[in-house]
Amino acid sequence: MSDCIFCKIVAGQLPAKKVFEDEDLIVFHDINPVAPVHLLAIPKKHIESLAAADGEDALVMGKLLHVGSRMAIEQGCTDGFRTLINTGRVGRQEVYHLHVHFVGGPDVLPPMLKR
Ligand code: DGP
Repeated sequence: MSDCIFCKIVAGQLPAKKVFEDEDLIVFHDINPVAPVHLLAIPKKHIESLAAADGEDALVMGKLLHVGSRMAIEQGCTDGFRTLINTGRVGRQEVYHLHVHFVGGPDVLPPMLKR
């Protein structure tokens, strides 16, 4: 997708602070971190959102969780972290290329949603 920011990162047309890359995915630091560690794990393939993923994407989706988790720990989330996927309008997704947030650091995070 020519106008997708994350596809441009995949293509090397936009810089990113990468912590992992292989043939299927990239893990890099979020440009606007909400905690001391804030990583994004993305598939290299353009998948619009979690809702748009299909069966053949299951393998890479599992890999996003596995590798992202290892990288979060490596970056300092040694006592836990939060994993989040925003999906669509209701989920307030901003970038329409599937990505998993890994958020954490030394301190306990605030509650996920206000009641
Ligand atoms: P979401 O609301 O889940 O779609 O979050 C998109 C995230 O992507 C947001 O936390 C900021 C991050 N982001 C947007 N543009 C860039 C970029 O060009 N580089 C990096 N590293 N992160 C970006």
